[in-house]
Formats: sequence, C-alpha cells, structure tokens
Amino acid sequence: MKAAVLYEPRKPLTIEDLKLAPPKAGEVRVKVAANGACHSDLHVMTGDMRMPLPIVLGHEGAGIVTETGPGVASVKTGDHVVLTFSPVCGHCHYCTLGQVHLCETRPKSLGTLLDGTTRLSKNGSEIFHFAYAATFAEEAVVPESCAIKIREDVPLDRACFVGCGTMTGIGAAINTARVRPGATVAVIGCGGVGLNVIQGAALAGAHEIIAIDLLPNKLALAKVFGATRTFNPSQDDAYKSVMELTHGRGVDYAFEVISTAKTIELAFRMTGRGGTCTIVGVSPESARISLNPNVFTMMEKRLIGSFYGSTRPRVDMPLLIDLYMDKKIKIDELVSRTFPLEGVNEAYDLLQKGEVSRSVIKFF
Ligand code: COD
Ligand code: ZN
Ligand code: ZN
Repeated sequence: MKAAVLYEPRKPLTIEDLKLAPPKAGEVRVKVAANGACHSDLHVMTGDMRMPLPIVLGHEGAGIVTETGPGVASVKTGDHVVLTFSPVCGHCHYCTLGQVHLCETRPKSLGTLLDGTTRLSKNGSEIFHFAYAATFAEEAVVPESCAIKIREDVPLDRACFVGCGTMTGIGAAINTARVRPGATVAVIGCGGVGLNVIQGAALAGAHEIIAIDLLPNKLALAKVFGATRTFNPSQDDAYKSVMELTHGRGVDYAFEVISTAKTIELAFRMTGRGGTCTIVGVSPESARISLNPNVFTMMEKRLIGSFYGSTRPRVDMPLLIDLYMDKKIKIDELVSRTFPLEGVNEAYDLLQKGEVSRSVIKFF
C-alpha cells in the first residue's frame, strides 16, 4: 500500500509502497478515506517532537474498517470510523477514574502499536507508526480503542477532523477548562486547533471571545468561528488591548494554542483573578517558562494543560459529529485545500507559511 514516510527531520516525506501486516488480537485494519494535515505532524518533521524513524505520520484520519483481529467487539468490517491517537485500556488507574485521555498505555509505546511492535515494513525493515494512527497511508492497523464507530451519513473528509483539531480545540474549552456561560475568553493562536477552541468557547456561551494571531487571514476566520474581537500582536499590544477590553481585569479563561514559552507567559499574564489559563500546545523539550508565583495565591489564577481536549472518544466524537450534522459546529470552514497523498509536502508547506488552516489529504 502507498504511504508517506519520514526518514529524516527537515526532509520531505517520500511516497512509497509499504507492507502492512494484518491486525493482531485487539487491532483493526482501516481503509483510510481522508486525513487532516495537523501541526503536530509538522513538529515531528522539523525535529521538535522526537519520534523513532522512519515513520509514517498522520493522526487526523477517518475511514472504513476492512478487517478485525481476534477479540475485537466494538467495530466490524464495513463500519465507518474516526481514528484517535490516544488508546484507552479501560482498566488502568486513569481509565478507572474516568480520565481515559490519560490512559497509562500511551507513553509505553512510542512509534509502535500497544504490543511494542509495528505492522508497517519495507523490504523486511520495520517502519514506525505515528500516534497509533499513521494515516498518511492508504490503510492503517490501529488498536481497537482508537477506532471510533461513527454514523455513516457524515462525509469522511469532514469526520477526520474530529479525530484531532476539532476534538482538541472544542474539548479544551468545554471538557478541560469548562468555560462558563457569560465568561470572557482569549485564544492565542488561531490555527486549526485554536479556531476550535474559539467555537468551543462560543458553544459554552462565552460572552466575549478575543482571538489573537499574527496573520490577518487567521483572524478573519476566527470571527467566522465565533470570536467577538481580534488582535494582531504585530500591530497592537495584545496584552494592553485585552486588559483595556476587560476593564483592567484580564480574561476569565485564556488559551495558548501555539506552543511557545513567550505566548504561554502572555496567556497567563492576561488571565484575570480566579481565571484559568490553559496550555494546549506541546513545546520543544528545552522550553522553560517564567512566572510570578505570587499570582497563584494572591489572585487565585490557575495554570493547567489540556491533552486532546480531555476527550472521552466514544462519547465525545459521535457527539461532535452530530453537532456538525446539525450545523451547530463548523468543520467545512476549516478546510482550505484538498490534496491527494502526493500533495502532502505541499500541504505542510502551506501550513508552515500560514496560508491554510487545514488541508485534507483525501484517498476516496
Ligand atoms: N502570536 C500569535 N499567533 C501566532 C504566533 C505568535 N507569536 N506564532 C504563531 N501564531 C499562529 C499562527 O499564525 C497560526 O495561525 C497558529 O498560531 C498555529 O496554527 P497551526 O494551524 O499552524 O497549528 P494547529 O492549530 O494545527 O496546532 C497547534 C498546536 C498547538 C495544537 C500544535 O502546534 C501542538 O503543539 N500540538 C501538540 C499538542 C497536542 O496535544 N496535540 C494533539 C494532536 S494535535
Ligand atoms: Zn493533531
Ligand atoms: Zn487505561
């Protein structure tokens, strides 16, 4: 099968024929229909996120189940599925507590499936899977808990975004930060994920949603997703503008959706008394932030992180798809370009230049 492989950081992905072994027990084979080009894959391509190489990237996919390994019960051949990048074992400490996005199986297997081996190979040499998905490929073998059954009337080139950007963003606002109706919100970084934080905050009933990004095209889209005000730090002092707009108080909820130390510090600074600052981006390992610890006590500010929108995939993902089908959340507006697999490098070029929010790689 055809797949896009990363051999070395800062080199283009190469399109190659790979072998995909059949699913083992508890695994599912999926014919990939579509896959969004998310920024996290770019972190691996640039070397900011370390992964074993060579690797097949792609983690925002949807498709149709073609085969199930022994013991698989939740999906069957022919089912439409969204793929997730965070397995759920159902019995570890965190799964038992209901925090399935923190499942302890995840950190144990970087670049492989849950048994520590890969199903991908070329001429007998193993190729790694990114994030249990590896969906820049015509087919994928994934853990059962990463294949979430969805309704069949949703187009798969839209459903795929629920597998990452839509879930990560909306979930950060609703599940992790729990934005209150009437609250003031600031979102720094209005890419594919940030736009979804904005629509999550709007869905939660936020009163004022302030979008901050360096690019005018992203700020224009932020308004479409529910921002009430926009600021461009290359033109305005974003901190001063947010403080003025909130009568000197700062916002109730700030979100950092870029992953730089400077923007995390800025987001925390513009958070007001009793407010919550949520970090959505994952920064390079070497990054460090500097904060005044007294504001935690004197102002009861909170600084928290959000992984994958604190998702409960089997509950949240079919729900987000229902909301999309009922026109209560936007996905179409996120998609700037559609490419075949051969266009994957161009899709990432455009993302890096800031010309697109999301491109979709479409197989069928
Ligand atoms: N000030 C304001 N805006 C900025 C600045 C700045 N200094 N620098 C960049 N931006 C804007 C860009 O113009 C762009 O609009 C936006 O920030 C970034 O958007 P995208 O589309 O490139 O990136 P996303 O939205 O696809 O991904 C952002 C993440 C923060 C999620 C990603 O980078 C990340 O850290 N991923 C790992 C974390 C994670 O949980 N991932 C789950 C799978 S994604
Ligand atoms: Zn992603
Ligand atoms: Zn678990």
